[in-house]
Amino acid sequence: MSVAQDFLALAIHKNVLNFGEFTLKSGRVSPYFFNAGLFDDGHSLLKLGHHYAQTIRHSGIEFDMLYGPAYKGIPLATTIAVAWYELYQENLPVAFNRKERKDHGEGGQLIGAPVRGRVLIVDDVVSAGTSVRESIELISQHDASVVGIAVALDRQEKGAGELSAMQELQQQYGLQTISIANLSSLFEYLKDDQETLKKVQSYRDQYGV
Ligand code: OMP
Repeated sequence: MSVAQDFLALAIHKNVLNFGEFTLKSGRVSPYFFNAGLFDDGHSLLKLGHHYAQTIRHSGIEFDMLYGPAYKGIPLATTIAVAWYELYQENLPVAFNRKERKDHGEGGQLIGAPVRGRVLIVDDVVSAGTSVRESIELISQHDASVVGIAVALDRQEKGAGELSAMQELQQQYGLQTISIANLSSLFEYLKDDQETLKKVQSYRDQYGV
């Protein structure tokens, strides 16, 4: 099985990927929803970390550190760094942010390794790309540049215009975009479930790129 298909099987098994009727942040009503918060135990996080690490490695992207935006990016960056060390014996620095400002103790908005060099943002799912843009802004205030964004699922939906949010991020910031699975791999996965496939197909006809 490919990494994408293996990952989708895990996501469905853990109820992370669900089929039904879901209203998205954008207001669109989607026949599927991806809730990465349900990767909620050691075994699934380890497997997920491996899926990300293998996909990122395969992309050939060159980067110095991982950054996971709060909240869902935090366990992701952590588990990917652990998997990366296990698979490739390379020790990646990891950083993440806190959502609320803190003016006592160590202060600041960033936690973990110093943010510098070529940063790869890791997140769960990109729809309109709002949260990624916020991270880029924060990282750019340091001696660092964002070189890529890696997500578990690229929904491949239109953003403001005709491009998908991931394509817009590529164009606007010159980022390399990486995903373990996307709408096309979901189609492949659903090929024996015609009923669900049809619903996802009509959603794609309306909002897909
Ligand atoms: P953007 O910041 O617009 O890219 O949307 C990402 C957010 O969409 C996630 O952080 C979730 O709150 C939400 N989301 C999912 O988690 N899973 C989905 O399948 C779809 C969405 C969504 O609302 O678009």
